[in-house]
Amino acid sequence: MAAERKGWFNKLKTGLRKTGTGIQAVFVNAQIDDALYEELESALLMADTGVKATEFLLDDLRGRVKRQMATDAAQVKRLLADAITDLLKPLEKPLMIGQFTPTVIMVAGVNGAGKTTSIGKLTKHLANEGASVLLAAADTFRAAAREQLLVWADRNTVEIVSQEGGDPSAVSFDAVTAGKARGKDVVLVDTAGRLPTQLHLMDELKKIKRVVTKADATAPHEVLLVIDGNTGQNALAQVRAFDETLGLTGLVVTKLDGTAKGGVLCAIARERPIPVYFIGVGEKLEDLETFNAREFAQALLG
Ligand SMILES: Nc1nc2c(ncn2[C@@H]2O[C@H](COP(=O)(O)OP(=O)(O)O)[C@@H](O)[C@H]2O)c(=O)[nH]1
Ligand SMILES: [Mg+2]
Repeated sequence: MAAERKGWFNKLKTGLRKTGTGIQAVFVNAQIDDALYEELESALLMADTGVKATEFLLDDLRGRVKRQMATDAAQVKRLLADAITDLLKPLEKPLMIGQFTPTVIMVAGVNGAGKTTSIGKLTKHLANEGASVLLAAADTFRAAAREQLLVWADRNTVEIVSQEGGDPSAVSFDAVTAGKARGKDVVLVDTAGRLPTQLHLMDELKKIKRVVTKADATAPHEVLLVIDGNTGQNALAQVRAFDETLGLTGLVVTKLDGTAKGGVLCAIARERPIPVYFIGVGEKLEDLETFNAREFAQALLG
């Protein structure tokens, strides 16, 4: 493992401690018996893994234990890490840029999920890979939201399209047009998570998407949903709702630092397997990384 990724792994491991300890505790001084599976079931449910994924993991684990003829609990814990890795593997997918110039990425999610922060971190990640980024402040409903994105633009020294009190779709249209004219590699569109008006959020987001397509017939190329890792099972409901309205291409799961509900990724993998492009473990620029199933399972189980 590269040194940088090792640092990230340690951060992830610390972040997932609250989710992981309950699960890890099951294996301490344990025998392989029904009680172990029952305790594991409770621990997985407590970690917000959800009923379906928990059932799936337990069945899968029993099979592995049998085939491997495991004799001690530590071995079972390693087999659980394998089972979780295989379950999460389909969520592993890199965000591809370069096929379109610009690659237009629309970012949606409920209020406070971490959209704007993740866009800031993602900008840094993309810049590190040599991509030029343009930000679109399409959360025009709150002045604070616009200013927050401006701060991230400054930190990353990237350009931003912003309009005081403007219409979110108009800002998005301008940004995509500007992105094309200026030859940017990526346009990141930040959106609102809650509207102060009677307007329906989903309608507003659909409108942004439509208008972006008017500026560039192939766009948006990605529609990302940002979810707060602390949300637990409700995150799954959000994934379903936004996917049905917008057709999601990927997820960003934030706030995995300090959550006790990190099992929700397993629930997503089982019930709505949309790729997790990135996960976030903090508020700093470098606290966002690509999702890796094996790494996640290892960080979770120690
Ligand atoms: N601990 C932690 N806090 C985060 C993370 N991502 C975002 N936040 C915080 O969550 C709050 C809401 O984030 P924001 O980006 O404004 O959410 P938005 O409403 O979806 O745009 C802010 O205080 C962020 O600093 C994360 O990965 N870890
Ligand atoms: Mg925001």
